[in-house]
Amino acid sequence: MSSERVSLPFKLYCLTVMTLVAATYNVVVRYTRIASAEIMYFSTTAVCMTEVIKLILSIGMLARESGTPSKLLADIKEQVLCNPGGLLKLSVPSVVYAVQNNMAFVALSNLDAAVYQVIYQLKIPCTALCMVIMLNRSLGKKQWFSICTLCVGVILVQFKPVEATKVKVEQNPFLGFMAIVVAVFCSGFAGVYFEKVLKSSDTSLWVRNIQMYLSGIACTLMGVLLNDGDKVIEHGFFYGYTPWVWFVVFMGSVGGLYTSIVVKYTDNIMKGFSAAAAIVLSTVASFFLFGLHITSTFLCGAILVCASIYLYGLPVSKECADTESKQKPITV
Ligand code: NCC
Repeated sequence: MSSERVSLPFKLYCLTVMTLVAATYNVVVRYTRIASAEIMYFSTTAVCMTEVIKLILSIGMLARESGTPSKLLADIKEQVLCNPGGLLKLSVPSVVYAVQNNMAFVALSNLDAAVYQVIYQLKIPCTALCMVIMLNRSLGKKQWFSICTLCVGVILVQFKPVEATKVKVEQNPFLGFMAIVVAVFCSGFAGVYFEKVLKSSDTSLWVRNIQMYLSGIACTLMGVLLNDGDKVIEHGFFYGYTPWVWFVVFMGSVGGLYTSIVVKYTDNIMKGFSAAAAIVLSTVASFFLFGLHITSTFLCGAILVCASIYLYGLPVSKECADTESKQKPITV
């Protein structure tokens, strides 16, 4: 499975969908957190529901892979239910992702989505560091330099002088900032850990996802109980769920699944680079299609992003081929 090859257009498609979903997700989360001060849903329940939907969708994908219902049941029994070692291995990133996903809500409840996106780019060098430490990947000076350049480039590309949004709820920017810092470390560690487990065996991506989402549901339920237990008992699990909140849950699920596909067929560094390239390309496309005004900050950022990609030495296909051939069996 780890040596399975897919076409370059398919990789680009997955990277683009993942980036677009992520951008939409952050904006919609922010909208649902500031739209109304009266009936506010419990964010912990939304994180938990996202894990449930991802589990259901992953079982559906495994069913496609297995072919018949009896084979699906056998696969689930053998590889998930009777494999406590696998469940335990995947419980590590699921705990870390549970923290990260909850932190994203804390951050987006206290900071503007644009500010959040900019600060969140710190995850690019953080992920690279985790890859070096955990996957024994070595990066040369040129590659480190290009990763830092990319980080600065993306920050400039996304930078908009933000006017403080008038919101009806109380905000704590410092808390929001601290939540992003925690999320950055969680994203780097959990992403690389998941990649390591996934690529160290031939186990299907969907089996790995099912293992992770099962413990993900348990962890996020703990989050609901610890943080909002009393209120959930009083008002109900789905208190304040508007169609927008369901949209958040849906986008969170689709985004998570695309992230897993992207990590399977490329790697976590590629994920960062491609997201950056997609942001630049979508802005350039908006310039031609919708006459979007391009600022000088954007231009500087776009040049830095392109230069960093060139410097890092991607073409996509070469990088992915290297990634696949360098993957030795690693035990976690
Ligand atoms: O931060 P990021 O990803 O690294 O977070 C990874 C998200 O993917 C989910 N995941 C990961 C592996 C896996 N096998 N299954 C999964 O469901 C994790 O639960 C976690 O939610 C990014 O690189 O910027 C990206 O950002 C997130 C999201 O925007 C941020 O975490 C903050 O809001 C994107 N997630 C969504 O759009 C839902 C992700 O696609 C890309």
